[in-house]
Amino acid sequence: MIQNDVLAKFKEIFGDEGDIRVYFAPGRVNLIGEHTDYNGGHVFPCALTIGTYMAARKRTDRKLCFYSMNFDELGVIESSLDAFTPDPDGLWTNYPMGVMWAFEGRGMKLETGLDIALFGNIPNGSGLSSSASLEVVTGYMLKDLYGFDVTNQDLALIGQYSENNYNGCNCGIMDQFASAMGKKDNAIFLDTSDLSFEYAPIVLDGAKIVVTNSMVKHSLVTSAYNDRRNESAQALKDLQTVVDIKTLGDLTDEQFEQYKGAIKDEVARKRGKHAVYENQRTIAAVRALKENDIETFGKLMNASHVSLRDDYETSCPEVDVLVDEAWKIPGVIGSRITGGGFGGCTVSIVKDASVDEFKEKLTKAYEEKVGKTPEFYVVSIGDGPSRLI
Ligand code: GAF
Repeated sequence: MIQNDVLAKFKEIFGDEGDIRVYFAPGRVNLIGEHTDYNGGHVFPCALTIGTYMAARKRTDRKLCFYSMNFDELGVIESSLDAFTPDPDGLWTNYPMGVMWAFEGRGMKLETGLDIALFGNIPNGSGLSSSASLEVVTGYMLKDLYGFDVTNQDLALIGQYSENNYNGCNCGIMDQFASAMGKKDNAIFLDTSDLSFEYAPIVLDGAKIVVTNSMVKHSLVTSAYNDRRNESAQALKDLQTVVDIKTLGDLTDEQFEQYKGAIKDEVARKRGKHAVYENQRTIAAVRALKENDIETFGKLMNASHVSLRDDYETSCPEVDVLVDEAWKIPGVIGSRITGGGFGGCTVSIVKDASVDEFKEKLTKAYEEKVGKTPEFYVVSIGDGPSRLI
């Protein structure tokens, strides 16, 4: 079991005395509702059974000592509770440090430092929210070890706050919310305008959720992401001159068509269109799922990809190959890019009988056209954070 390996590593690095606890928080895959979470729209992610495992023990001084089994070569990284300044080279410790800094900013002072060892089994850069899982597991560990009175929803907000303000990525709430609030075999239908949500059981009769890793991650992802955020904010600002709305999520497709002329810049108009239509698609997709109409759900996933590719421009040629090839296979109900984009993974719903064919055909086509071998994960939907040891 992974938690035992992490505990063993902790003891090897930091010694075995005292109260050592081990925690887990999941990554996520988003089924539909992409780039809507900072536009007041809906999202539909689910927590995975892969994520980040963290062993931790309080120290008696103010030192913070970190060890990641994913970066053995870096050894123990030392910092302190008096040194909350983000590492300029984006060291991974910026994520747990950012969460500690955010706790302190909310008046939850850490009186003593920590020894921490961790291991993450989410492929790096795959867009399955390894950073959100690291933020949430850190928050959950702090809550448990120091006895802070915070809910899992607070942990999501703290994670997002730290990512925005300590790590410089202006992300929305989806990833941290999916990790902190995950529920086995359920996706989360979240309205990001007020954080109201409901769990939706994912019972796919005779089909699987398959995540395909393109194994590419394009550079400048954070700045491209922040650009998209600014462009949709511009679309909203222009629309607010002609219609009384708080977010793009307040508009229907028809209203967007009626008012879109107010958006002066063509790029901002495309971004606005995606945000409005994607939100409506997400609402329609969840409705279809509730009616057991998985075919409609799949078609909406496909439309989501087209919109992300053409209007939001967060796909990339490699991922488009995976989606195009997937669409050609008869047992594929739907396939789209998932997550922030510019590389990363696709999510597909594939009939059981076609999963092998799906893997074979996509591997062959991707190797031929892109020169890389994709990886596949048949997904199980897991719970939110927990203490394991
Ligand atoms: C990234 C962000 F972190 C999320 O908040 C969300 O905007 C997503 O991209 C796109 O839907 O994962």
